[in-house]
Amino acid sequence: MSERLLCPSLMCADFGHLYENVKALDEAGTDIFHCDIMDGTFVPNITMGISDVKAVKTATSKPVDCHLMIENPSTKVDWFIDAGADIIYIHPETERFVARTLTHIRQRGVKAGLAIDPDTSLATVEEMLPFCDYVMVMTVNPGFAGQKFIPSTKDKIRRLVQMKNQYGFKIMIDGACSPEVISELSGMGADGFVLGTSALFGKGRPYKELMEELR
Ligand code: S6P
Ligand code: MG
Repeated sequence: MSERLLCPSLMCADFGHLYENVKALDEAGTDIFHCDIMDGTFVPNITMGISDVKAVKTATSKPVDCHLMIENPSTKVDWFIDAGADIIYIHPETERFVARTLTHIRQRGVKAGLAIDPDTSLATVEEMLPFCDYVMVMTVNPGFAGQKFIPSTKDKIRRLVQMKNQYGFKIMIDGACSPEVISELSGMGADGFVLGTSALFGKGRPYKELMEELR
C-alpha cells in the first residue's frame, strides 16, 4: 500500500505563531498544507484568506492547498493561485460552470480538486470527475473543526475508490480524521487525510511524534 498523504489543517494552528507552526509541521512530515478559505455565506464561518496563504508559502516549499468554501469561486480562484496555491478545491454547489472552473485552474498550472459535502450525491458530480486531480470527501459538514464524523459518507468513499483509476484522481478525506478513521479509510483506498483537532492539534504532544504514529 502506498504512503498516505498527511495534510494538516492550518485553521487549527496557532495564528500567533503561524510561521513557526508551519515550519514545525513541515519538519514533522507534512505532505500538503491545507488552508480552509470560507466566506461566511456558503458556510457560516470565516477563516483564512489570501494573506494567510502568502504567509504559509514563506514558511514552506511543500505544496499548499486552498479549500475554497466560497460562493462563485470562478471569480476568485486566480487570487489564490496568485498567492501561491498548488491545489485548489471548489465545491460543486457554489459554481454554475464547475468543469470550466476546474479546467481554468489546471490551465494555470495548478491541480484541481472537488470537495463533496456529506449530502451531495456522487451522481450529481460524476461528470465533473474527469476534470479533477483530487476529490475530497467531506466527512463533516464544512465550516468548523472539531465536529463528529458522519458515517454515511463511507459508502460514497467506497464507490469513489472504484472510479479513481478510471479517472485518475486521488481521494482525500476532510473532517474528523482521527487515527481510527484514518486507519479504516486507508484500508478502503483513501489516499490522503486532512488533519485537524481529531488527530494533530491541541493534543499537547509534538507534531512529529503524532504524525509518525499516524504513518
Ligand atoms: C471544515 C474544514 C476542515 C477542518 C478539519 C478539522 O470545514 O474544511 O478542513 O479544518 O476538518 O479537522 P477536525 O479533526 O477538527 O474535524
Ligand atoms: Mg477543509
